[in-house]
Amino acid sequence: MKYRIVADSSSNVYEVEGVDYAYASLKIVAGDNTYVDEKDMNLDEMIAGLKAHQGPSRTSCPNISDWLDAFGDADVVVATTITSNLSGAYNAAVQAKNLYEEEHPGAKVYVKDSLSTGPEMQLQIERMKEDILKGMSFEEICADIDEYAKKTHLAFSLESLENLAKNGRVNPLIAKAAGVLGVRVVGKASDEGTLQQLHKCRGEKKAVVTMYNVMKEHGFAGGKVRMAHIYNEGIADALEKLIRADYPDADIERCQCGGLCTFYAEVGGMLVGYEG
Ligand code: X90
Repeated sequence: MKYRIVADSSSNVYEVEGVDYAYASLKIVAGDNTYVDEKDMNLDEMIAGLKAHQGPSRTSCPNISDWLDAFGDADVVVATTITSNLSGAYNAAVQAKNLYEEEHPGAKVYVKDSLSTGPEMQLQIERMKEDILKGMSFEEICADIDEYAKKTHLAFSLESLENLAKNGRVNPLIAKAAGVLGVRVVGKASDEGTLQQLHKCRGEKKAVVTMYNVMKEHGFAGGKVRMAHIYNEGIADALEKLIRADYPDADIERCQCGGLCTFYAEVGGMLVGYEG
């Protein structure tokens, strides 16, 4: 039995050691330039290209055939996608699952709507890996991931919501608040898988303390933390310091966002996935 974990590239996870893993890329399109969100993509080039580009830019999610490519020839696929409330990725993955199971009798595909993105998906991927290595069955993994997803959350701090607003992914009023110099919007992924603004903070220090409070309000008590930032080691350092003051041995990791999260969360932003 060949097991494979699959996610879309909004998870910022491009490789996983010790298990079979594949990702389906989202794309960022600005005029004639298309930036594919993939391992080792040139983020500086994309950021510069977007800055220089006059006119609208947009993103596109993996289509059915991209998902089928990612499923490969596995007997069992466990997949997680960016929230179905902001992207068509989940719907395409479900259609790919139906086709795949039809064409490969006996094969099983599970598609989880993360109702989130980035590092919360990363937590799910890590859990899927643990489940597979434990030797759990397809049905057991599905049930475990559904259960696990109930206790993971996503918080964010954003300096700009321009691309989110321009692409209709957030209320323009929220975006306006963040447009003010020095203001960070701190919020979370809502239960419906949309952006929920919780606070407007002046300055990064305040934003970090506020983020940590949001995490504690949602049950964080020393569990796993996965941070994904956009050229902002400082905000990651500051949050890690706060957490370690309470939980010196906490399991905290960080990474730089890939293409899709960089486009929407923008330079200076940070997403934090955590266990509640
Ligand atoms: O299908 C597509 O083209 C992709 C659309 C994605 C739109 C939203 C991406 C959000 C990225 C922003 C902050 C965290 C928000 C969490 C909400 C669930 C990151």
